[in-house]
Amino acid sequence: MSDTAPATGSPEAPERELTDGFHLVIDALKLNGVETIYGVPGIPITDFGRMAQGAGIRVISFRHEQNAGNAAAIAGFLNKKPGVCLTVSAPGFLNGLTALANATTNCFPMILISGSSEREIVDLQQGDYEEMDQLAIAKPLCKAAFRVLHAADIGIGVARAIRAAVSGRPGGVYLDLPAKLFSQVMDAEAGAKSLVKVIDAAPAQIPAPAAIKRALDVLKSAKRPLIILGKGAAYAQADDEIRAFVEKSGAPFLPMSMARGLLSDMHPQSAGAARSTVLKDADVVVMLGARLNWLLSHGKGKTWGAPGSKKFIQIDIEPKEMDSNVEIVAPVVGDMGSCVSAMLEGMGANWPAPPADWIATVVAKREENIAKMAPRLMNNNSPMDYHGALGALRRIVKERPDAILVNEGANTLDLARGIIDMYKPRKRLDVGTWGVMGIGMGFCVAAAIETGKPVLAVVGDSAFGFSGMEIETICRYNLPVCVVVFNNNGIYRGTDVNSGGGADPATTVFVKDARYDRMMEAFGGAGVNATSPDELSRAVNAAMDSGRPTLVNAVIDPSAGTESGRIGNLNPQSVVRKK
Ligand code: OXT
Ligand code: ADP
Ligand code: MG
Repeated sequence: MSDTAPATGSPEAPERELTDGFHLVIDALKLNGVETIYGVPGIPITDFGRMAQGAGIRVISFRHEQNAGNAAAIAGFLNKKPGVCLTVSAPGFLNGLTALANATTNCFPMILISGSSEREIVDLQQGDYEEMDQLAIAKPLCKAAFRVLHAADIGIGVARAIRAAVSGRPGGVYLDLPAKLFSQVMDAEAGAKSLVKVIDAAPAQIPAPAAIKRALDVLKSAKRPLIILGKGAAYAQADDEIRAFVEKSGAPFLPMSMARGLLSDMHPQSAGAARSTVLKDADVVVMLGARLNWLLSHGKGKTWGAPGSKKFIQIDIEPKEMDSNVEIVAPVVGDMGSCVSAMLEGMGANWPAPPADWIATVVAKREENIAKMAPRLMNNNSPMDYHGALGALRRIVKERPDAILVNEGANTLDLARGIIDMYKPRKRLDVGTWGVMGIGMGFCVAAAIETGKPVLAVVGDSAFGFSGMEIETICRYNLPVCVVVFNNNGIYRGTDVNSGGGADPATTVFVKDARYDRMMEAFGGAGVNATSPDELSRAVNAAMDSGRPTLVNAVIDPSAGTESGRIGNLNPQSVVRKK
């Protein structure tokens, strides 16, 4: 304990004003602009949540910590500031940990604050209430992990957590606050002085002029340039600079899933509908805040055409990302805004347009794919197929480009990604780098709270199940969220049968013809069963107009999906089936 702090419970001179750990954590968060905390109450943080609410922080209580954690993570992505999740010790902490790890994997800034049991007992493994060495467990799963033992260190602990989450490559940070810390008492004036307001939490990282020149030389030599926009570019909120760079380059751009809308999918340079062609045939590829991971076939293999046919320029804040999978001939390390501005400046006024035949090839392929898909989006089949249902939702999003789209599932995800066009940055939130199910309702809550915009969730029936109980949270806070559950009776399809012939259902199927809409009604929201695209349109438009929490059970043909959606190639299948 610091010199200024009396021992816990010691009698104080009556004239000295006191503070304690509870107040100091709240003051430290407020001082650093934390306006909302997502969490689940319980020992030892129940009173902390109450007091934070009393102090003017918005405290959103969830039904499960994983969903609160996902909410905090996506708040971090949307705001470029760490989202905060608050949990109880051991089991609550572990429930929040998946979200913390997922945030780190996706480069979302987030702080998981968990209460913990007493160090003395935990370290001797004497069986405390919810005993667990949480710091040690969190460490490998996040960007940084800290524990605060003394009230006088709370200010510095919170400051370190904030800076670690947002500086450089953003990610998840764990902050361990043992129960005893909250009731530690210290002199109020000394406590106030111990708080730290983080100055310039994510400092600009200016790229080296030589790196910019190298990158522009490579780009200028391109005959078939391509720009890939990733969610790091969307996160950076350098929207105008990125648009100006893409437009000045004249190159086709391919948005990764959560970068859709950074430039509108309607933009004449969009190559979203010509994905295979641009990846295979481009000769110079500029990566803007995107990684050459599994989602881009690691930058090699048949997706990328002939071996050695590409040169990669990569702009990223993380130097270690360079050469992670293939050689990067022009690495540009720095923050997106600074890098793209420097590129723009270096391009001057007369940057040459890419060869016309390349642009014509990309446009022709794009228009061919769009034309091929168009008639499928107009059907009014009942039960619905994915194209009919998504065609209806695509038209709704076109009319409501400010709405935020949350998307998870397999077929429900992969087909929605291609079919629902996005028009504005950071409007599409989905399963991200891990393809994780369960982000749905947590993302919906945070998206509504952080942006004040209407939210449309398009989720598979399996995906929905991972966070479905949070529709109570959506109703409790009366959020403008419309959840459309694509109900095809199961995971990928609802038609699988038990290969052993027993009475148990197959592993991928659910209760037939379930009515998820009735779950929403149980909590006072609106529930609608939609069996055709027309009914779906009417229900979603009504929900978006009213702003009332709504769940639409969209009845999808159980045989319409494919195993694992568009990533069936990653799903190993046994070739030796025993009888
Ligand atoms: O160029 P070509 O010709 O190739 O065409 C491409 C585009 O150019 C074109 N296109 C267009 N054409 C016309 N018009 C437009 N506008 C247009 N736009 C594009 O379309 C094609 C395809 O384009 P796309 O999509 O961009 O490209 P592609 O090739 O698909 O891209 C490759 C990828 C890898 C980048 C992309 O596929 C991708 O991002 N995939 C992400 C996949 C993913 O993450 N999936 C989720 C995980 S699946 C599985 O793991 C599931 N689980 C297990 C599980 C998980 N995940 N998590 C946890 C915690 N536990 C378990 C479970 C349980 S999914 C799942 C539930 C599934 O069941 P549900 O009921 O929820 O869902 P349903 O399946 O609906 O039943
Ligand atoms: P996607 O899945 O859309 O391809 P990834 O999550 O794989 O995107 O990649 C995001 C990349 O963006 C990461 O490598 C991360 O380091 C980078 N990044 C995040 N924020 C910034 C920023 N402000 N400036 C530059 N790069 C950033
Ligand atoms: Mg399904």
